[in-house]
Amino acid sequence: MSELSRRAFVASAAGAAASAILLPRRARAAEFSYKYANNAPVDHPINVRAREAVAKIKDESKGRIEIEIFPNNQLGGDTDMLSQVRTGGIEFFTLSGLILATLVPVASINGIGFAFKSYDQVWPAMDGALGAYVRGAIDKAGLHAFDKMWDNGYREITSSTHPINTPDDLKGFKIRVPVSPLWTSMFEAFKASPASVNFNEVYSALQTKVVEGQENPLSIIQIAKLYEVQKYCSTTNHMWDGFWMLANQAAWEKLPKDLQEIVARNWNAAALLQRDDIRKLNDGLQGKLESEGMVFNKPDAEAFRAVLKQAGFYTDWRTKYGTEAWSLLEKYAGGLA
Ligand code: X2X
Repeated sequence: MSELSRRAFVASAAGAAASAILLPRRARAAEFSYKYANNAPVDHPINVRAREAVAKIKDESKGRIEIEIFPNNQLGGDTDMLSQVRTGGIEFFTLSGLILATLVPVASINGIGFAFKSYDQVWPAMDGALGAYVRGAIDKAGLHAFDKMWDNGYREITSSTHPINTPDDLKGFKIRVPVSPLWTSMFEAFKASPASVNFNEVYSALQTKVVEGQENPLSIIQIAKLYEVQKYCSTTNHMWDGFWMLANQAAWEKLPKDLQEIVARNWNAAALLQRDDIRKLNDGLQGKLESEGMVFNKPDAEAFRAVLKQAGFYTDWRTKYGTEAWSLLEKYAGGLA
């Protein structure tokens, strides 16, 4: 080696070594770079706990797997994201079971109107045999569902025109519902006029008065600032809704067992923490929303349940889900149909 080329070689080797040291870790590609997308605002407990989980997953896997979060419908509405997780455009996605039912019909079963009386029935059901049954169906449809659901909450009806006190107040009521046959069927049973709209378009649909109202848990009404475009909140608690953490099946199976274990454990642990966050958040929310100008009323749920029963809502859905799934629901929620 000539003196010149030796010096050039030493210099470039040193340069390479220096840049290897100085390059931030991120710049070196992880073995697996996955995307997780959702419809929730960045401050929602889902995103707070997901950010923590992603950091732990990166750390425990020593950087072998990195997950980038796309919150707040950055990658499109729920319907779009559902296609993306199926094709592998995104690897992880949290979706309401009711919307997932456009692909896996039984996944809406937890949202049957007035089924679960309280969280004391919800979590044993979804962490137990009912949840296992639904996960089995999700798996057959080609998606992987993690064991622990994340909480969305009990849903309440908001409106810009009038409070909902009795089932009659729903007659002709123009209400946005998420894209899901169960939601449409339930509000049709009340003779309302439901419109299927993805969450990313809800605020503007309310603001422009394309619809009069919508229904969501208090945490979403607060965090997505729906109180700015809604006046009344009727605490109907008409259904419980939660999110499945889903993975694209091929992307999931590509992960070696040790990485699968790290990812599953952290997603499931984050879900449990997130449930607790929602529980604590709910406690103070009515007061907060009242101070934003919302007017609350508490309707008698029994009157609404009676209308659904009379309309044949429960027997119709029992037929659609089949007796096995329905009896698992009733095992936790008590007799319905
Ligand atoms: O779309 C909604 O209303 C929301 C945010 O509650 C769901 O994800 C089902």
